[in-house]
Amino acid sequence: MNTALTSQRALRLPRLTRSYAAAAKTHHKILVIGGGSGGLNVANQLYNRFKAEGKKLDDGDVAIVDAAEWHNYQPGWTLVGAGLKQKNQLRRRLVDLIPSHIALVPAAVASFSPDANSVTLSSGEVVTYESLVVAAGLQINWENIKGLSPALADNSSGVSSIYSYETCDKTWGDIEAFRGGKAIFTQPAGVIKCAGAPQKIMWMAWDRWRRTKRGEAADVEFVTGMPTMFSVKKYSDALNALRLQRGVGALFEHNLVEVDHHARVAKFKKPDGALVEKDYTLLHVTPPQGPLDFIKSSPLADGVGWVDVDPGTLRHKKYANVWSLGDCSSLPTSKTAAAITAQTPVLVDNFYRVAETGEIGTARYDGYTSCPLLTGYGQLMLAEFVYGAVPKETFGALLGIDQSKPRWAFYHLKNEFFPWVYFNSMVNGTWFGPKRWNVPEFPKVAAEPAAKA
Ligand code: FAD
Ligand code: UQ1
Repeated sequence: MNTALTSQRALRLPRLTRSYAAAAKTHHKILVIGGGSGGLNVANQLYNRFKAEGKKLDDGDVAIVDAAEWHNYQPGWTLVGAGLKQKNQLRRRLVDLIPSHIALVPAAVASFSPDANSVTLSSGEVVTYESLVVAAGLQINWENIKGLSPALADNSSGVSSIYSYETCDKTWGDIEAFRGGKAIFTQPAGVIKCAGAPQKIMWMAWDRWRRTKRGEAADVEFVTGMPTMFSVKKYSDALNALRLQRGVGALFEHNLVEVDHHARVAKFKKPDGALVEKDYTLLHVTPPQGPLDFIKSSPLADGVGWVDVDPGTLRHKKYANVWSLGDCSSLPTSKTAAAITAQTPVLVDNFYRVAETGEIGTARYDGYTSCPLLTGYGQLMLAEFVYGAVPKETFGALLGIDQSKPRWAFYHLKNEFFPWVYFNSMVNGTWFGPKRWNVPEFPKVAAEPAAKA
């Protein structure tokens, strides 16, 4: 690693400091901001890569900064909303997921000073680094919808959301309590994580009501700020055909702006500014999302507020020792954990080659992302695509099947395999998704066991 860091000085990075006890360190060779899907995955893969190359890092050289007590398997919140899982099964204490050789700084970053190679924590403490990886996720803007927070807090409102740990089980309660009437499922205009989730929960509710003889009484409608069912034409067309076949209504380019849960009225804004009011019995809300304020206001941000990285290499466009992946990054693809499985190996390979030679490697991210679209109990359409909204299907290529057709086997990937592989392999950096073979010369290395709590 010393060789690696000597060559990093060519990029005008700070000189090495000596090791401190991991917990007390205020300087780390590699500082990862965020211990979510991307942060845990990348911190472990970076550590494992240097080790596999015979350049083992010292304990605490890699550190994760995150104030969160819990790490959530967010893709499971759809399963909780559909009554398939208990929410407390889908989270772990963050500290229990971090191996002893990686330090946890249990704090929130307040600001970045990339010219000084440092971050300032909300306590005011400054932590310096040689390289920075930003994986802090995105911000959910609940307050951008007037009346939403009180509606979610009221147990009898019929308003819920699978987009938080607190509210995802309310969705299942509302689905079960529903006896008929208007059921509206919303999707906001703009970027959200897992853009299929707003309709996954609708399809599950639709199927649940059908199976429990409430289908006739249910008037289901998808009201979305987006112009189509999905961003990729192939899947969008298949989903729209499904919608028509199932008698589910839709309003496109209608963006939820207000909820009056006393009157049970939802207000939507059209692109021309006109407001449309709709009565509802059940309302499932996907909140608007955007970049985190502390990133948006930093020198790392692009014009929108995402960390401004090269879409192929994942290296910051301006700061050569800064990298980013996952939801907080500017990568122009759909924000999912599946995407991170393809992003991390590319970031790690390029990071390692820069550390060794000062030059970026040849690994390039093609924008791979995947959305396992639940369409009912026992059926799932597995959307997989790359930059430009071009389908790139793993099982289509392997088995010659069309993934826009919902399948039983895909459903079990989502319901059983992904939660399992996530906590057994993704969080410790040994799950590479279906794209493993696309990263040249990435060494195979077993994870070290996580520290005991
Ligand atoms: P996160 O996992 O959100 O982690 C961000 C971390 O950064 C958090 O731990 C947070 O505490 C920390 N952080 C935030 N601010 C700071 C700060 N100031 N300082 C330090 N740390 C900070 N993906 C799929 O692949 N398939 C699916 O089926 C799927 N379904 C989904 C369904 C739902 C309802 C939701 C909500 C998401 C779904 N996703 C799915 C998306 C997936 O969960 C995210 O894309 C993924 O978790 C993003 O990882 P990340 O590391 O970028 O962010
Ligand atoms: C995936 O790797 C993954 O991570 C464990 C998910 O869970 C969050 C996913 O939803 C998907 C789709 C993938 C991609 C993997 C395959 C086999 C398509």
